[in-house]
Amino acid sequence: MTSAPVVYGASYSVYVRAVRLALEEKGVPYRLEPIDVFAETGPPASLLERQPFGRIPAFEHDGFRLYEAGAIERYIDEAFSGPALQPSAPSDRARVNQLISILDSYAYRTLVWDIYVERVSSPKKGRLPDEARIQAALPRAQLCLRAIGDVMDDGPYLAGATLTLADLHAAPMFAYFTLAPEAGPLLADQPAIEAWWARMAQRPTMHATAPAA
Ligand SMILES: N[C@@H](CCC(=O)N[C@@H](CS)C(=O)NCC(=O)O)C(=O)O
Repeated sequence: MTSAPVVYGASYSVYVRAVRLALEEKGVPYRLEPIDVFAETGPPASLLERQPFGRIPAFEHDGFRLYEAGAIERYIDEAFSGPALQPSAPSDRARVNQLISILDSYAYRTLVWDIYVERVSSPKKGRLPDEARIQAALPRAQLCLRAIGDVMDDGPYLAGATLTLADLHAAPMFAYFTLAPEAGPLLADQPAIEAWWARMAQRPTMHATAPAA
C-alpha cells in the first residue's frame, strides 16, 4: 500500500496546477501542502530543502522527492495506473516533450508574466501595467502560438488525438493568458488553439484545480 503523493505549493501557481491536473486526470488522490513562494520573507526554508531554486511545485511520493513540473508529470503518468497521458510511439511522445519544452522555454514568461501579470494581476495590486513590456511581448506571444499551432496541426489536443501531458502543462498558462484582452486577437489567428482552449477550460479537472480566490 503506497501513500498518497504530496504536492508542495499554492493553487495560484501555473506549474503546481499542471502537476495537480496530471494527478486528477489519472484519478490519484493527493494532498496539496500549502507553500506561498511569494511571501515577503521569501521562499520558506522547508521549500528550499525540497527545491533549491525556491520554486513551486515540489513533490514527494513514498519517500521519493522530485522537483521540476515536467519531470513530476511524467513520473505521475508512469508510476500510477489510470489513463495514459503520454503516447507510446516515439515520434508522438517526442511531440509531447517538444510542446512542454516550448511552453517552459518561451510561452510561460511571455504569456503569463509579460502579458497576464502586467495587464491583469499587477493592476489588481495597485501597480500600473508596464505597457512597453506588454507591447514587446506581443510578437513573442504570436510566435509561441504559431509554433504550438504548427505542432498541433488539426488537434483536437495539442499533441494529436488524445489528451496528454502537453495539454495539462499548457492549460494553466492559457487560463491566465486568456484573462488578458490581448489574448483574444492573438488566439483568433489560431482557431485550433482557440477551440482547444474552449474545450480544456470545461474539463472537470480544470474546475477541480481552479486557483483559490
Ligand atoms: N522549472 C520549474 C518552474 C516552476 C516555477 O517557475 N514556479 C513558479 C510558480 S508558477 C514559482 O515558483 N515562482 C517563484 C519565483 O519565481 O520566485 C518547474 O518546472 O517546476
